[in-house]
Amino acid sequence: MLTKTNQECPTRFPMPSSKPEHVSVVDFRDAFVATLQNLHGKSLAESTDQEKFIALAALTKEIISKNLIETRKQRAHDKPKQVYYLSIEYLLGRLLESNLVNLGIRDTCAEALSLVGIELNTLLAQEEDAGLGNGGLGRLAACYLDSMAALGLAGHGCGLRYRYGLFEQKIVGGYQHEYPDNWLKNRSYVWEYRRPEEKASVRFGGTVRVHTNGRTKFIHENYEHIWAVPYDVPVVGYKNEIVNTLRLWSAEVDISSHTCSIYGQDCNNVISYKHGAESLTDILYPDDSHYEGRVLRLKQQYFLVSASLQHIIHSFRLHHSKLSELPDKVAIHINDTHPALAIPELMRILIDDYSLDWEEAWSITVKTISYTNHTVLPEALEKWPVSMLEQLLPRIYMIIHEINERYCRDIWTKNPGDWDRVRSMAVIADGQVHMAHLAIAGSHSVNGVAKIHTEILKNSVMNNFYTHTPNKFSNVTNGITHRRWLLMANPLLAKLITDAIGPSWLDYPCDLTKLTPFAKDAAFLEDLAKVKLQNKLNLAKYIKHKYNVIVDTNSIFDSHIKRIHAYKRQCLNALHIMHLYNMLRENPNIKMTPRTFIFGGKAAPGYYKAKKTIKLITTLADKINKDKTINGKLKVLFLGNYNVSLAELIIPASDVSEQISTASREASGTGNMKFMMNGALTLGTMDGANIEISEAADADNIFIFGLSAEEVLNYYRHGGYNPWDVYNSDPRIKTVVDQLVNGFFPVDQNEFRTIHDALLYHGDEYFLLKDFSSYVSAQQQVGETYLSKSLWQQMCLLNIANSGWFAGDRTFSEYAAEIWHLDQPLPVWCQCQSQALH
Ligand code: 26W
Repeated sequence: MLTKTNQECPTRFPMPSSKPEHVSVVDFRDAFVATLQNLHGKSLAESTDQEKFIALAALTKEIISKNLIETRKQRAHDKPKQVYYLSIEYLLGRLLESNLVNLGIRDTCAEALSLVGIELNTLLAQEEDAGLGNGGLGRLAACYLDSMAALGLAGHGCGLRYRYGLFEQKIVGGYQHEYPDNWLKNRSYVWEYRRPEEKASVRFGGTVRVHTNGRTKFIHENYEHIWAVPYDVPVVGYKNEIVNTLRLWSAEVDISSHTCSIYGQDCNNVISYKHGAESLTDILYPDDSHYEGRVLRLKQQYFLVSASLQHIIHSFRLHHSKLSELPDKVAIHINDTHPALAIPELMRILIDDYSLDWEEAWSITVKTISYTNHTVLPEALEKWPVSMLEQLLPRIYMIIHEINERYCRDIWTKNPGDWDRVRSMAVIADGQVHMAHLAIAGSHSVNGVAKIHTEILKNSVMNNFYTHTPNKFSNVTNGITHRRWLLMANPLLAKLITDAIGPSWLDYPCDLTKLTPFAKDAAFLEDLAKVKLQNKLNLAKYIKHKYNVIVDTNSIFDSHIKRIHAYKRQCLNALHIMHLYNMLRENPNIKMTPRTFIFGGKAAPGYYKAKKTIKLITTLADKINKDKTINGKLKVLFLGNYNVSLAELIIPASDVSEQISTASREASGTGNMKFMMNGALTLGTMDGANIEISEAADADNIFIFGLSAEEVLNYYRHGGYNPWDVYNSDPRIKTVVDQLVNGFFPVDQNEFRTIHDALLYHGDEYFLLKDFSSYVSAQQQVGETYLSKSLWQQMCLLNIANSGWFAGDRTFSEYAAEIWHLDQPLPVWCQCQSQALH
């Protein structure tokens, strides 16, 4: 069971001031050297960069820990409503620099280190990325933790402490190879606090005995139990001395009390049982937007949910006695359906552990839980076989069964005789538990992540649920942390902005609109161009060092960085590059703005077509980069092992942001917002948050092309698109599609057959050929606009100036006010909130 002690960490090297930003440079230097010696038993001269990094992180953690303790004390006193964000993924990236920035001591630290001959950047580069997520959903969770702490909300993350994060990608012979991401390097994570005294017991398997003696009791027997041991990662608020926590659970088995004899003849069996059970939290599933019903994944989901719920209820009961007050004091948010078992688990705790009756437990559960949907792709919707759930989680399955019965009855009552409707909305149907249906039934709020996405949920994917309970549905457009993605990742731009409009945009990102008048200031636009150039030089240096390719920093840096997926259409980008290359080969003197195309992204290991896409891009890059006849007008790069840290290098250096998903398929996108904030121009479809970006930046400052979502959905519903028509009528398209299989590339002629056939023989599901022509035109417009330097810089500036609305602080104010109904004063992200942009 869960226990909690209020242990406080002793400080070893007290800083003279309690406010971190008041620490002097000399004190910081001395504390750093002392920490280093103490931790490693080595002098500064003897220490490696890795050891110095560990010492600096430890010192920073020590400062953080004081604020953590203070925050906890304050909260115990104020008893604010607590938000728990449950997510199976957190894509944190590195934390040292963002912690220093949020504490307000980055410059002090850099200066202190320089006194002893150390470059802060050298130590920052020593940190491994914490890659406990696949893509958008995981990075969003990390951005939100940052915003919740910055806004001072009592908001905590709950997740899993995967021993191996998202695989490391190596490109060998143009193909993706996957290697384990041993991010912990068999040590502990520098930022975490292990809290074994707060471990929770999670039960799997066994049977349920129903005991009726007056009141029905459910007794779970013969189960296997695994300890969930929490590791708390501090989440530092921006210069507000608030520290929240991200609690990551790790599976552990305690064999000290097991006698070896019950497992067999020798202790090896006990030890191998321990290893087997603890492997539960070994790996992050590398699947993004593709559901596979693996039992280990289901175990992970329940492990996260059960441990978190026990912790939440335990913490609640430390300060409150009546469980009926839970919805007033606690909000539990589930990040997609992966933690949807929180619904039956909360029911189980309330009914079995606290003897509440069904109705009361259900009312509390629904009022406490809210759910965000992150995808409309049918292949991503989770459905677990009944047999698997029954066996692995017998009591939870009984509760889901009861939820289903009551939910179906309710639908039937409202729609008598409409069996089709009941079947389409049932939580259990066709021998499977539909997790999205469970999530909708068991929460008071369901939200999409961009306006168009929510509309698609309401009008199409979840239409039956919407008509059943329209008030549950709302939209909260995603946001990103401007502190990491602008202040930290692009210090030159941040300084330029602050010099121009002052620092208020850091607390109130909507103040970035104060930049608008500078659109007419030629000198400012020049400075903006200089910042971009410097960032491009930094990226060019990385590319030269890592790939030995020289790129022209006067060329357009056109970036397409995200997970590799058919709907994200990296292939469309590749086909366009082939087309540009064909034109150049035909006439090397053709007027064409030089371009550097940058790709980055991982393919799920089992996703054949996505892996072929990587091979296509790398093969194209090889061919083009070697070709001297095109006078260096085109370069193509696939940057391996795309992760948060690489994004921080690429985004500030990009001129063009490729957001070219098939309209209706990308729920929101968040990379699009990061690029916008860094002054890259979006080349995109009317999909996800691109639509809101085009509204905020104004349609003149973005390049839009392609089918609308409505047109795409109409084709999906009614057919009527034949890729052969496009292929036969546009010679540019015919040429590039043929080149996939006609020996144009120096590889086996069948290498790209799957890509070719998907376009011509399998209906071109993502409308690449249909959108090709308008994509080419939009790209041409990009090239022409770039030649007018001042116009381009003006457009960049207006994008930056209008990007404040996409700050996670705005998103979280919306969640806080409209979904979690927090009882504290509403957090403010915009000084002039009444005149907010939207
Ligand atoms: C079960 C397999 C699986 C794994 C991950 C299914 C679905 C997912 C995620 C929901 C996919 C995801 O990351 N979605 C992305 O979420 C972002 C944050 O809201 C959005 O910006 C992206 O558009 C969306 O693709």
